[in-house]
Amino acid sequence: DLYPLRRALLSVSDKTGLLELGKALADRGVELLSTGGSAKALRDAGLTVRDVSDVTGFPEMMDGRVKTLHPKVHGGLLALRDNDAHVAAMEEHEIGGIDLLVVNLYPFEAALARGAEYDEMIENIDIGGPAMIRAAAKNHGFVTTIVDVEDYDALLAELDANDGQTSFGFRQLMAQVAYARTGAYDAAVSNWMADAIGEAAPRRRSFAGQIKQTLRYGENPHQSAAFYTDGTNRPGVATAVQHQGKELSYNNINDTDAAFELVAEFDPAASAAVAIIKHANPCGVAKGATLLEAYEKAFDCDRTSAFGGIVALNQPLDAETAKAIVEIFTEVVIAPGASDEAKEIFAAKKNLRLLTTEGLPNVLDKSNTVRQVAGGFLVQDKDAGFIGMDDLKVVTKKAPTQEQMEDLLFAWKVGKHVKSNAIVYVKDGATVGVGAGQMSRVDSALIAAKKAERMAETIGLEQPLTIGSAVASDAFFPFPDGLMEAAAAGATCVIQPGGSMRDNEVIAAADEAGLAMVFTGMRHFRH
Ligand code: 93A
Repeated sequence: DLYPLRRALLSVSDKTGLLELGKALADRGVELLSTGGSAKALRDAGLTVRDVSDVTGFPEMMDGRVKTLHPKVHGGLLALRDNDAHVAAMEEHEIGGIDLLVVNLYPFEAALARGAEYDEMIENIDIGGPAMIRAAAKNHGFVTTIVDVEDYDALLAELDANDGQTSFGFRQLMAQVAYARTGAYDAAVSNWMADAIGEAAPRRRSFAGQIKQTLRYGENPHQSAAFYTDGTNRPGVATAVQHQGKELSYNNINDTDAAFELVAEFDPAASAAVAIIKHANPCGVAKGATLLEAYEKAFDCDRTSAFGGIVALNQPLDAETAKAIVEIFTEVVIAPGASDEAKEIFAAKKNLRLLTTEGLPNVLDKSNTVRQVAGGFLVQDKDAGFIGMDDLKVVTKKAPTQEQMEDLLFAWKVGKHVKSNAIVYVKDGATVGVGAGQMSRVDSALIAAKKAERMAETIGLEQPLTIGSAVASDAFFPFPDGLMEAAAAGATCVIQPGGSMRDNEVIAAADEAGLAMVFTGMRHFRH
């Protein structure tokens, strides 16, 4: 299964490592073919290169759109070397075999990341490159395909281990990588177009990503895992800069994402906001006049759970907040920036990871969320549902006060980011009890209240902060029982979607308990 490497075609946009590779191949007696810019770079470095235009007998034309799309190239990549008819065709048409293809594509994803104009994006769609990659990879029985600068060393090691030849196993491995690349590339093109089309784009998307990082393990140590980027370059955990601390784990990335998406609900121009996350659920979220105040209020919701948590901020991390955060063990902090002083304070905590981004995620952004199920994918728009004061319908005799309204909306926003069934108690712009992920809404209401009671004991309060709180339910109360638990915990106003068959019973129970209740007409399941 070893096959010798006599001729190579090198055509790369990213010229990193090209000269070293070209030289190493030439040293091993490999003939080099190359396209315009790549050929020039190799030649400038003193290497002997043959131009592809010389092979094809055609100049590169139409601004380079047509340079390698020719039977002399594709025949050389696709011909089966052990097939008499293929070999005869090669002889008849003077097609030389190409045993190694090294291509990296026009930088479409990089153009997307810098927000290039439509026409520039179009010019960055590589046609000849993917065509060659797919041809060479198909013919991996004989041809080696390299699409990633990272694999240059492995190629040279393979040649050295096999006396200038490559093994079938290696060629197959590289072919598999090659198709992952062309697949991800076209997915990026299609998704960019879908975004450009907007609402009218049909639901026929392709999903693929580029590997960003192999993770040490998945949710558990016996699961292998990797982190992929989708090429959109949106602000968030995939594009954040890590300033210190060890590598993020699978769970860290998942929780950091949950934290940052949640805190992005709160406009940084209006107030500071902090979210503390454990197992993808918030254990404390608060607004404040300063980040420090918001952090302290968030921390006081559930100090027990906050230990080892992930903290997200909606404003750049400052020194005061940094000092408060390092007082307990925290896994990750993510913020749209950090002051030098804050970075210095964190530097003393070697295990704490600090991530900064160029801004906050756009909560109204309609990108997709994808979840895998056995044999398929579930795809939906991100939950960009937004409820403002004007969308609320008061359904009880009592109407919430302005202050209550604000807490209700705050609770509603947090509830959107809590696993269903979600019950969230809020007081003075801070969560005071969060019930998450229960199969019964009654249990979520109860658990949140119990936690608030425990917190009151821990901090030494006379009564739990749920007394006089606003409560949000992510979906309607099907019966009055869940609502009654919230009332028993001391909630005085309620926000929920409404729409239950028994809304009348639930409203009557609320009136009887003296609660003020508003309906949103929208629910926020999250699973
Ligand atoms: O414009 S193309 O789609 N048409 C082609 O025939 C073609 N052949 C190679 N782009 C094509 N390429 C791409 O050119 C390669 O994928 C590579 O990214 C780039 C290398 O060009 P140069 O060597 O001139 O820098």
